[in-house]
Amino acid sequence: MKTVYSPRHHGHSGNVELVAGTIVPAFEMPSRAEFILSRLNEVNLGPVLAPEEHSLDTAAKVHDRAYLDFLPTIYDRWTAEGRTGTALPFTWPTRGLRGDKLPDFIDGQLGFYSFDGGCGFVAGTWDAIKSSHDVALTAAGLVNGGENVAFALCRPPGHHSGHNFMAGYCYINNAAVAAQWFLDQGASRVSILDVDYHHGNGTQEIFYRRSDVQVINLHADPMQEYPYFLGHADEKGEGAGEGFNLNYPLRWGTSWETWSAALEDACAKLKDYAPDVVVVSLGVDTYEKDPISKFKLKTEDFPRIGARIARLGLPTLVVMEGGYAVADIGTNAVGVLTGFEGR
Ligand code: SP5
Ligand code: ZN
Repeated sequence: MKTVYSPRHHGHSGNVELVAGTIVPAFEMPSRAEFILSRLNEVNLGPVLAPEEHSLDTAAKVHDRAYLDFLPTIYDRWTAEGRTGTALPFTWPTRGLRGDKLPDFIDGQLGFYSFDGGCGFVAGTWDAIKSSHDVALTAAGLVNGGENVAFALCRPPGHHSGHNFMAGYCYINNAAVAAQWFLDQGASRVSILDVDYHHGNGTQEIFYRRSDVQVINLHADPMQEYPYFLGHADEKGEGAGEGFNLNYPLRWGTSWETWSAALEDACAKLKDYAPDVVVVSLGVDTYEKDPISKFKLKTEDFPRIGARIARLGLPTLVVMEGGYAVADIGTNAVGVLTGFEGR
């Protein structure tokens, strides 16, 4: 299996986030991608290719153009105010506030275009976001060119980012952009299968009223877990999208037996939809030792995930999302890929 990877993700480093009332180094850190890269070399997964540059035209079909234009400007505008360190929002347009008025000042704009404080910007953040987007589209190109599977080693991840907001370490929704790109290349239907621990609220929101992308999420129940305000089982899509969004919220403590039963059901629904291509949003934060998560999947379970997805027999793009148990992230993420390959 071919992998697409860019070292430009390194520029997105030294971020902080607010966890349980304390500012701490962000769990989403550069070593995540490096451990995955070294593990896939160790098991000889296949060639590692650099991404080609892509325009943001496809991204602009799933994101707001003004939001995409804002992202590259953030850090310079932050430092122009004399600030150093991580650019972060602290005010959000919640219920009863003006979500239709974009403030002029950088702090207000950061809040306007985000859902939470999980998306810090440092000097190299935009370049890393763009490289991650390019990684996803380049890997999508491999699948479109006839590879049965390809791995987009994206960092930063994407699935919490919606039409006009960043959230949860995610800025551009790489999987959503790739799905849109497959449609633009002639696919009739694309399924996104999101197995990250957290609900892919951004992906759901982007395609909620559409029938050409089926969105399936297996994730921690939002009654207990981030992102809290989306991801319930009764969210099935709206209008033309009705019936094309499927959520499998699972309680804290879920282990392979329960998780894999949900995956079985999800795979049956996916098969019924008969997509031309599958985009897997791959998070390995379902792992028992993940520092921010509460599922109980074991290292030996990850190859089983890959094997089950391979059994769908469909062209598959695997897009990296979350996973924060850095010491084991390589083994777990690459385990899914070797499992896909039947080894
Ligand atoms: C892509 C992805 O996996 N994003 C996850 C964003 C999660 N942000 C909220 C983190 C809440 C952390 N709670 C930590 C408890 C640590 N003991
Ligand atoms: Zn996650």
